[in-house]
Parts: sequence; C-alpha cells; structure tokens
Amino acid sequence: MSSFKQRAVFISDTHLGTRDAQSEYLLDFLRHTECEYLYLLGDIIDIWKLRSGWHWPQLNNDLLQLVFKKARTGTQVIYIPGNHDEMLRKYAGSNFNGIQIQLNAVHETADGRRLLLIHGDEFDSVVASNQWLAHIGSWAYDVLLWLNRHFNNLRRRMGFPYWSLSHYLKHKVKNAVNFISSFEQALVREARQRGVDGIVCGHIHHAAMEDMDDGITYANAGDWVENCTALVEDEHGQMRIIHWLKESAFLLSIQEECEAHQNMPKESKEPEILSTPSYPTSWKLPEQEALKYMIDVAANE
Ligand SMILES: [Mn+2]
Repeated sequence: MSSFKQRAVFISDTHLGTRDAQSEYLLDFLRHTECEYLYLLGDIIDIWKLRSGWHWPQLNNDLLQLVFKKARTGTQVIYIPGNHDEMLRKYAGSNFNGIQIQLNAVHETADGRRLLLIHGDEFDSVVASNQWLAHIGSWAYDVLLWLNRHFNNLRRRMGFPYWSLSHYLKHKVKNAVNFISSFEQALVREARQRGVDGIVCGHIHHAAMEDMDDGITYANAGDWVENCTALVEDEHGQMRIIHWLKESAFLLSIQEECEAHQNMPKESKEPEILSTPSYPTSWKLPEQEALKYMIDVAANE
C-alpha cells in the first residue's frame, strides 16, 4: 500500500459518535497517511451525542486503534479538545496510550514558523454578532446540513412557496459569510497578540488556508462531516488543504511514481491504478459549493 507522506497532518471536527461522521473515508485517509505529527484539533469524538442518538460503528473503534498504533510507532499525536469533546479538557496535560491531551499547542513548521493550534470555540463569544451559527451543532447547523441535502428537490417541488425559502436562504447565507469572516479576523487578532506566525483551528467546518496581509497565516482544517478535508505540511514546511475524496487517487499515484523513480531509475514504471474510496452518488455537496449555489439561486430570484 502506498502512503501519502507528510511532515504534519491536522484534522478536526470528525464528530465520531454522530451519524454524519464520515468514518469510512477518515479511516481510508489515515491508513494511507504517514506523518511525524498528527494533530487532532477538537470535536473528534462527539461526546454531546452520548445523551441521545449515539452512533458508534466498529469502524470508529478501528479508527481509534489506528491512531493509537500511529502514536506507538513514531507519530507524535496531540489531541486538543473542542466544545463537543470538552469533557476531555480536564485531562489536559495527560497522556493516554501515547496521545497527548492539551488545551492548545504551538507547532513549528519545517521552515521555522510558529503556529498556534486551538479548536476555535473559544471565540464564539467574540463572534457574537452572528449567533445563529455561533454554536456549530445547534439546530441552525442541522438545518444547513438538511438544506445541503434537499434544497434541489425542494426547489423543484415547491412552486409558490419558493420565494420565502429563497428569502430565508439569502438572509442565512449572508450571515454565514459574515460569520466566517469575523471568526477568521478574531483568530488572526489572537495570533498577532500572541506573537506567533499563524493560527490553525477547526470548529466552523470551513477549510481554509490563507496568508493574511500582515503575514499571519490563518488555517482551518475543515471537517469530516461534510467535506472530508485535512491540513497537511510537507517536509519543506509547505502547507495546504487537501480534499481526500477528490484527491486521494492523485496524491497516492504521485507518491508512488516518486518512489518508483527513486527505486528504479533505469526503468520507467507505469503507475499502478489505485482503488479510490467509493462513495454514493447521493454524496452531499461540499458546503462551499452548496453556499455558492444558494447565493446564485438567491441572486436570480
Ligand atoms: Mn466545535
């Protein structure tokens, strides 16, 4: 099995324990990935769901075992709890079978930049002007997920009530865009105040990687509920967001080609065709595309 080799991997918001968790794809990602540092940036296990609707397939146990195995075999694994797994915050400073629990951390990239790692819910109160989305996991977010799935169908079927739905979306989408940008600004401010070169977080389920005007990096690892994204750093300190479902076959074939080239410089070897994770055709649109679609619909109303 060929591997996707990176220096550091950052993932967040896997929400294991909910029905929306994409455990199968996450397992596929982690099985194919090798790294020196693995950062779990919160909302990894959705402990809130323990109260009702807990969903824990065997896959989730396989996932945990794989992470423990990585920790045993040379990967430094750091778990920064979020708001859905805040019960783990009281264990900050402890080490569970090689997994280090911390409230936050500073990661130093291969090219010497210092990045503050946090989950991000700490800033919900700062971003209070947009309360409807300030609490990911609340009913508003469930509504957004539901819309992602059903908006197409509804729109076709609805006829007259179409206007009110569209009005509703336009309002919400505008708020969502405002929310994301004020969240980013709050985190960049924090990075500046702490004197670090950048900040890496999760929480809002919106993967991003941007160098701001004043040289501060804002990165968000995204989620494994809708988007299946991770932030990765290569051996040179280059960082980027990957969308595993879209890119896995490509990333693995590149890696394999490099290895084949290194091992057998005289022969050119056809890259093997790799199996990609199959996913249902009813797979949900990534959130950003759904938002773009909603904006288009609202604009053409
Ligand atoms: Mn969160």
